[in-house]
This record gives sequence, structure tokens and C-alpha cells, in this order.
Amino acid sequence: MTAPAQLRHLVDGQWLDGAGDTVVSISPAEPDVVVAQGRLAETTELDGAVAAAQRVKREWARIPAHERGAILVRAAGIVENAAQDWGTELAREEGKTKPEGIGEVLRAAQILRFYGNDADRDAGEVFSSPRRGERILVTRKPVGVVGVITPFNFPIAIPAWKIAPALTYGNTVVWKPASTVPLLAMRLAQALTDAGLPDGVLNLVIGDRTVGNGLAEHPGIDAITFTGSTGVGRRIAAAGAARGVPVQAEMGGKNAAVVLGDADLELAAEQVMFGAFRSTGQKCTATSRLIVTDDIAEDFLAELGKRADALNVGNPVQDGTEMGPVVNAAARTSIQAGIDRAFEQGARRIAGGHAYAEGTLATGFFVPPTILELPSQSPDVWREELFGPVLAVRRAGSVDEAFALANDSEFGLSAAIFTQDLTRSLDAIDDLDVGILHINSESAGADPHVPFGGAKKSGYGPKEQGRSAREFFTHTTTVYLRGGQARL
Ligand code: UN1
Repeated sequence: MTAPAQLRHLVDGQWLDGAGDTVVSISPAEPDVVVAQGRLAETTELDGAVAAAQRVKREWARIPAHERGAILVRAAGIVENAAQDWGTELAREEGKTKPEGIGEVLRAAQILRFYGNDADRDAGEVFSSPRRGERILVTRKPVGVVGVITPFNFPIAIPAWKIAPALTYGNTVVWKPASTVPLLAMRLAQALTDAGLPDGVLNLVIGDRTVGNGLAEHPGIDAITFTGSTGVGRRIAAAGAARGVPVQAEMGGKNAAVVLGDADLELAAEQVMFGAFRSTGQKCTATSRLIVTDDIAEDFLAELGKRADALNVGNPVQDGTEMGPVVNAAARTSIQAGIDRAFEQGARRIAGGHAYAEGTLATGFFVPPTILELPSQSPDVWREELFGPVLAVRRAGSVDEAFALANDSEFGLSAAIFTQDLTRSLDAIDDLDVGILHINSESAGADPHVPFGGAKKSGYGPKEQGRSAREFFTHTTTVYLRGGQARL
């Protein structure tokens, strides 16, 4: 076992010890294994980070976009080369399986490269003018210092898809990751530094809620991008609104997979399993609800139950493990409480459900892959995001009923529909109230060149990625341009 990493913060190009509480970051599969330890940041480090980001913001914005992009592309290469090692560290620190961890690191590299290459593609628009001898330019300029607040569940990919566009379009960054995953945060910050990012352009402060709130309310922060729970996201949005700064918040999900009678059921079973249990269900895009039509329900649920009970749950760094633990003891307790409440409210067990009582699965923070069929009156597990490996199932008598059940949620991030009937697919595009729709694939997944974000309680402000990333991380100046010489 490698020695625990020392937790440090990157402020103005220097790696510093924090002045806050001492924390120990442990492996959720083996809580006695320390992954990183050190002192959290507090207001002192946050203020230093914001001051540095403010000081260098004009200089960074003046660097040609080509050069900024080249730094990101170099960082992509560093991250890619480290994928095996960092993917394993990620699995140990966060709990997803090693192949998922390696996949996530490679995805971060892909995101850095995508935004690095996008740096010089678009600097605004040129319009004609109703007046002679004039052109109107709409130029895009960076917003300034961006506050980035990221969750535990994608410790490197989500930071990459916020930090890469922020930097490439000319902003400086103060980043507060979840304090449960400090190691991967330090790895990404170091990769960007090694790729040539000047001091102060990216600052990393690993802190608790106080630092997060301090960042959201800081007068030196010009825009905030956040991923996490709806409760925290809305507080950050309010803090941003109070100061008049733009906020992009990606929040919870309660994503439905709808399986219709004409679907390829082998494909549907495979994809629903991926959506529900990959990353131990800890994705805002995870499939946490399943709606299946009456005609196929019995057989389909029996098949899913068999697959879920057969999943190889265990230590995420071991070869062959298919599902790891949830992130910490508090998550295990609250997810298990949600399952117990569902049983009290009449749920029928299709798979999992009972807490592990002994062995390494009981000492680690494991929750069994669980599938519950619900009675008609919606229990809490139908509505509340548990953020774990729990799939709540309802049967529908018709396609209309299935769509109505899919929309029966305050959230609207993603959905999946399984059917070979094109008309049903087209109806789903119109009728399902979600920001992301997968037709015949699992509800999770995202590509950097297209928008990512949800409807209803799932999103606030401009979406991430795609064209909207450039829009969020820049603002426009409309320039009425004349030559300066009087003309008749
Ligand atoms: C994915 O579905 O692969 O927090 C990415 C989350 C999302 C990212 C999902 N913002 O889970």
C-alpha cells in the first residue's frame, strides 16, 4: 500500500498546507486505509486564492487563445499518460471500480483536449450596420474569476468539464472540490501546472461547507459553476443572484428508464443494469426509476433481479469487481434508511435490499444492488434522490401511462426509453420533460461537444458543455466600429 498523500492547496502557484481542520480521506471499501490526510483550507487560503486569480486575470485573458488552448492540450497528454495510476487511485478514494476510474481519467483527458482545441475557434460574430462605413462586432470576452464547486462522484471528469472551458475561454479559476476526493483534485491541478499554466490562474482550495459558502459569496468571484445537490445548488444560485453574478448549477436527478413491450429486452436489461449500478448508482444521471409495461413486466423484472443479485460487489481496485461501495458511512446509512422506508411503505423486493451483515462488505461502505417494485401510491423512494444503487420500479398499463409516470418527478435531468417503434421514440422526444434523452441506451453518459443539463429541479442557469459552455464562460461586448475618417 502506498503512503497516504499529503493534502495541500494550490494558491498563487504554491502548494500550501491549510489552516483549517485536519482531515483524513479514507478508502470507502477499506475504511482503515488512509488515502490522503492534512488540513483543510479556510478563509485565509480562500482569500489568497481569489486575490491571486483577480491579480492575474487580465494577463491570462491577454494571452492568445491559441496559447491557452495549447496548455490544455498538453495537460490532456499528462492526464492520459497517468490514467492507469490515477484511475486506480480514483477507485481507491471514491469507490467506483478500477476500469471506471481509468475510464474517468481518460475522459478528463478527452475533455481537456476538446476544450484546448476549441480555444481559437470562435471569437464572436460580425454584423452589417444600417449606417454607412460601419461594422458591428459582437466580441466574446472572459467573465473574469470563476468559482468552481465540484462533487465527489466524478473527482476528475466534472472538474475537467468546468475548469477546461473556464480556462480556455480566458478566465482564472478558484476551485473547491468535495473534500472526500482531495487526491484526484491535486492530481488535476498539478497536471495543469506542469503543462505550463501560469501562477494564480488555477487555484485549488480543499475545504468544507464554510469554504464553499465563502466562495459563493465572495465579492472577488465573477461567476460560479456548481454540480451537486439541489438544496446546495439553490443556495448558491441565491448567493450569486444577491451579488448579480451568473450561476450555472447542475443538480439532482431521479431518472427514469421506460421499457416498452416491443423493446429488445436483452439490450434493455443490459443498459438498465449499467444505468442503475455503474458507479454504484452515484451519478446524477443514474437510472433510479424503471417503468415497464404490464405485458413484459414479470419476465423482465425476474431477469433484472437475477442480474442484480449476481453482480460482483467488492473492493473496487480488485480485478473482476463490478460494483464498489458508496462514498462514505453517512451515504450508506441514508441510502439504507431509504430502502427500509420503502419496505415499510409496501415495496416488493426484486433484488438486494438487506444491508450486508458481515465480512468486508459490512466493514466497507457497501450497499447491495437493490431493485424494489412499488405499490401504486408513490412511496418516498419514487421521488427522493438516494444517490446509490437503488432502482424503484412501477408497471404501466399503456405507453401514455408510462410517459406520465416518467414525468412524475420534480427532477428532469435525463431519461432512457427502450423501444424499436420510431413513433414512440418521436413521442418521447416531445413528451418527456428532461434535458437529456437516451433512446435505446442507458440514462447516464455525456459528451463534451453537446449540452449537458436538466429541466425542473435538476438544473439552474445555462447548461454545461456544448456551445453553452462558451456562452456561460464569456460575455459579449457589442462594438460599433467605424474607421475614424469623416466620409460623405
Ligand atoms: C455521466 O453521466 O457520465 O454529477 C456524467 C453527475 C453528472 C455527470 C454525469 N454531473 O453525475
